[in-house]
Amino acid sequence: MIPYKDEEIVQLRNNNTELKQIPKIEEKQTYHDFFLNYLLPNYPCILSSDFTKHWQSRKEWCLSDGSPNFEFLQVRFGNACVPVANCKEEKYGSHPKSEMTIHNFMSYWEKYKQRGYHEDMDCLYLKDFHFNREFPDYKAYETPEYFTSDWMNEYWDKRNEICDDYRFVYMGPKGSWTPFHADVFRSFSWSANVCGKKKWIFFPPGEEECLKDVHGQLVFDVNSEDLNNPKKYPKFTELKHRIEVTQLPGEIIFVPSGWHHQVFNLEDTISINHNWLNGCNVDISWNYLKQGLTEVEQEIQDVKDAKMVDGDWYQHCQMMLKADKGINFPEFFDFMRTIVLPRIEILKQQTKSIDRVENEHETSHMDTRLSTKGDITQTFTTPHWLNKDCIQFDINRVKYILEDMLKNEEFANYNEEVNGQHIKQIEELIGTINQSIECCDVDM
Ligand SMILES: O=C(O)CCC(=O)C(=O)O
Ligand SMILES: [Fe+2]
Repeated sequence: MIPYKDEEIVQLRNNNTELKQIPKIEEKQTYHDFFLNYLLPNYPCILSSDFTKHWQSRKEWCLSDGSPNFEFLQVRFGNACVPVANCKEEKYGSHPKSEMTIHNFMSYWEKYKQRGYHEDMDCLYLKDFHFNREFPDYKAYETPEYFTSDWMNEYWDKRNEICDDYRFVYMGPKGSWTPFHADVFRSFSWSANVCGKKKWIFFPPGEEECLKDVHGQLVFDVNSEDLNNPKKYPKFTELKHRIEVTQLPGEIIFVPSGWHHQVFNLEDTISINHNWLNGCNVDISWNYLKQGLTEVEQEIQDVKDAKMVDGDWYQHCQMMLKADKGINFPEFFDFMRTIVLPRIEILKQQTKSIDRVENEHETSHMDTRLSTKGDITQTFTTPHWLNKDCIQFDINRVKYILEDMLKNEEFANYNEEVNGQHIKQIEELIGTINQSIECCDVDM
């Protein structure tokens, strides 16, 4: 039986501060084992280069000596315009970004390399390049099976009004780096080195408190001398856990939810990276959003006190939350609904077909439309992990979040302020879930 109750899952996560070294996985394991060993306990690991050896990008984007194939990248993808960070500068707690064509970036990179990464040149890092969106016909890689239960990209792919996703390519010269952070929405990430090596520095959840300054701002660089100044970083001496690992060419790292990290390219490096979340970490994201709302409210309390908002305080807070974290409560509810409805449909279909064809294994590989009723834009061949157990797990996890939403006073206040249907819709959705549980005779 897969654990799905919040308490059970939180319990599983508890021993991750005992981690001294990031395990490397050489052998393929089943989805179920990976789920129980890493996704649910929120435990980092590295998959061996065997997992990527068949990728087109590993064959075409690198030369035989393991360095990037500048010419191929320039000719094939040169016209794309990409965000580029300047790693030698800091602005508002991050590296300032500008835009460049891949063509110009490759010319720069080749020159920087030829000049031995000379300090009088900029160190530029091409990041957050939505490669798949830009080049949908070029199959650079295949998402490893363990990372395919991806609610975030499933949701954003379905929202026709917004063109966004969380699938990226990173390309950076030796010495480029990503400052200290935790990922968007406190999602998981996986990152595969197409070529090159990265050094990762990890801190288990909670340890980041020791890396905040007196104003609560995270340190920019965890190797900064400033940390030794107790007037600036009073909790630094309490830091207990710091885990470093080198990720080699072809290897894939799994970055758990809410683990802060900093990353250095030890060589010229190209990587592919997704952010995602699913039933294993959705509670972490939801809690993060609730915490975000509390912070927004504290920040603008003076506006409320000065009675500068009139009858739209809760809307204002939700608007600020969206600006700050990229999503707010009503949208998170829409996210949950978009994920759960097609799963309820699949469960019904699977139950029907089990009734029809007992003892035949057709259900695990059947072609299913993973979409809400009437929407047939997304057709998937159901991956084999999306079996009855996984569907039940997903539905249960959404139910947990919805029940917590119902208990949330802020959401109720917002709903009242906009004369909204949210609370009613949450109740209805929980009703639909309960019905499907009953009618499909689900073990919950
Ligand atoms: O590779 C990098 O520079 C950063 C990647 C990262 O932060 C992530 O995958 O979460
Ligand atoms: Fe990250």
